[in-house]
Amino acid sequence: MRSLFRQVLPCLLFPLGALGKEAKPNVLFISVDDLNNYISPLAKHPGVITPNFERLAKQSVTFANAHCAAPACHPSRVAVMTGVHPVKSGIYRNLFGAHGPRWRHESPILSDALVLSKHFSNHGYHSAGAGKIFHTLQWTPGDSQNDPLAWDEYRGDPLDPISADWPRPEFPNNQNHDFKGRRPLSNFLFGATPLPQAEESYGDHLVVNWAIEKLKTQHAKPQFLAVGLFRPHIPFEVPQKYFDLYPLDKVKLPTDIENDLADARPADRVSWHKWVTDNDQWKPLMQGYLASISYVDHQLGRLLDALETSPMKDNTIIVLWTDHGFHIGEKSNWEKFALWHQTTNTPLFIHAPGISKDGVSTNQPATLTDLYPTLCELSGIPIPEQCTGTSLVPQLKSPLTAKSQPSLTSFVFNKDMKSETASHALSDDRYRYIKYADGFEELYDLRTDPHEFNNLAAHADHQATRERLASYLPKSAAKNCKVPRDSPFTRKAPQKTTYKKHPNIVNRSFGITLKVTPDPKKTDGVIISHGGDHHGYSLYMKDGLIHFAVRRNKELETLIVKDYQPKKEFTISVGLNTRGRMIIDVLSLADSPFFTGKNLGPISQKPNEGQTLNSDPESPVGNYSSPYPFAGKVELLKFEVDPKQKP
Ligand SMILES: [Ca+2]
Ligand SMILES: [Ca+2]
Repeated sequence: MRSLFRQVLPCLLFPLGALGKEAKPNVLFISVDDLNNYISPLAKHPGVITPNFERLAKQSVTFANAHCAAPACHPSRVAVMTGVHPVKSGIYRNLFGAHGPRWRHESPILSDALVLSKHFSNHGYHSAGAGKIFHTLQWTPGDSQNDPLAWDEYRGDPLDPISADWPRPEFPNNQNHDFKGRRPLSNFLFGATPLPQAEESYGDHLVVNWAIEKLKTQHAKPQFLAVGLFRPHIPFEVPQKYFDLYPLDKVKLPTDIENDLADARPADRVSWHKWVTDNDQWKPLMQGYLASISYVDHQLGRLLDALETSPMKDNTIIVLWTDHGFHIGEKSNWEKFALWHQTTNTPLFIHAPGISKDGVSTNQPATLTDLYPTLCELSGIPIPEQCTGTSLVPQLKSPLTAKSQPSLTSFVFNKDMKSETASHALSDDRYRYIKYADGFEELYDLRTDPHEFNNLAAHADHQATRERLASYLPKSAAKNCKVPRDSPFTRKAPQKTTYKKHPNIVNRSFGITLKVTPDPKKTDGVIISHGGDHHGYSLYMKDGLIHFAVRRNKELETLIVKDYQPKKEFTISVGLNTRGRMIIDVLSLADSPFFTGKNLGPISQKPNEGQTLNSDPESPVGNYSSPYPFAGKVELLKFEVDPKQKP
């Protein structure tokens, strides 16, 4: 009965205001990555320059108390695009190494789930997407959870939608040079550096260009247009002019108190905070994040400009959401992966022509799983049975209308991976309540304590509030999903050669012979690597050219085979000879070029990471971002060391 009711009710409600009189409304669906509540309409941080978010706030209802369903890219995005909450699907965490909609195999209940864009296509819409909608990263080419079949059209390669388009600055030497301890992540990805390349070449700019073209055009069908922007996600690399908006001496750190964590459960990123504070990087990283926010504000402005002169101007729903909040050191945490308000509170704006009370902000709690049923109701199409959220149309019409349920965000922390138990957080219009897997509780009164400093969970005066919110905890929650190795959407893992049997290369010359068949469409990637950013070697292709890199005591030397861009099978030998001179010999070329590099001396310490084919999974040996996978085929024919040399 409930199922039928949910299918039919939206149709009975239709027509809704102005939407009923005309054709179905278009949907401009804007997703921003890792953007938090620092933006000026939400004003969690002083002096943030985001005029276009203010402009959007004037044209829409601001859901100031909206929360992601899970505080990480992959689970949050799957929850938005399927409408299914992690407590039902079991997708709580980022799972890497996919090439296609592997979430259908990660979570059996999602095997036939209707993706939002597909559902709109099935009801007369043309669905088109660009950039990061499902999870992918700038530095993991081809690692994508997008479902190409869920779209009528996608910009570029739907299974590699962003990585090709983001330039990076040149970096000197090793990222740990001049720093105490090891910087989190590899290759300066956790960093803030102005990007000197022309702004017009960046992924977000190109994605917005694509959307502007769509907005200029008159379409026969209503449009579901999804625009996925990647900044302010790390690395904080945007043009200098956005850094100039926030001079370092004026950058303010988050409001903080001593021993804030004494009454709270620390998140998983305390070691990152130690690196930041040990190396005096808090202000530069804050500057980079704020610069990246103003950069994405500029891209939003370009979209809003285009919509204002578009034939779609008066008949387009706008929804802007971000996949979770973000920490710049609040509670000694960085990025996400926690359950505080700072981590889960996401900017959410919705404009529905003729319906939304534009310019008004509501503090009624919303969960991003509410978006799917909201957009269905606004567009007069049925809400699929899979949806777990509730429509926000009552709050759009009258923003003070009470939401019957608190928001719900769920996550499985690293420290709870053994028990595989989820922790949960709930918000009503005033309080934040967290119940961790180990039973620990936190309760904050955000009206009097917006920074979540004072945990009231054990306070005698607040037991009624604690119990009321706890009554909304899920009675049962799905088990945490793991990577389904047998899914056809699991990327080919790097072939590991056995380290134990691998000859010792320390202080010895060695030679490696390989047969390599590149994928002609995507030639770049690591062919063989051994070690990381301290010691090791790597043979890889970049910009279609063969590179051989050797690292000794962090110093990198790279030899490049110029003027040869192999697209077909080739056989190659590389090595360090007895004096430690680098050698590349392309055996399959008729004139068999033989390249030698500087006399480096042998590798003097055992590399930390083992030898792998097809990928460099951890810290990179060469000048690329790990894992830098190679799409072609690699066969290891021979590995030789000089047996006379003592390691
Ligand atoms: Ca994200
Ligand atoms: Ca505290």
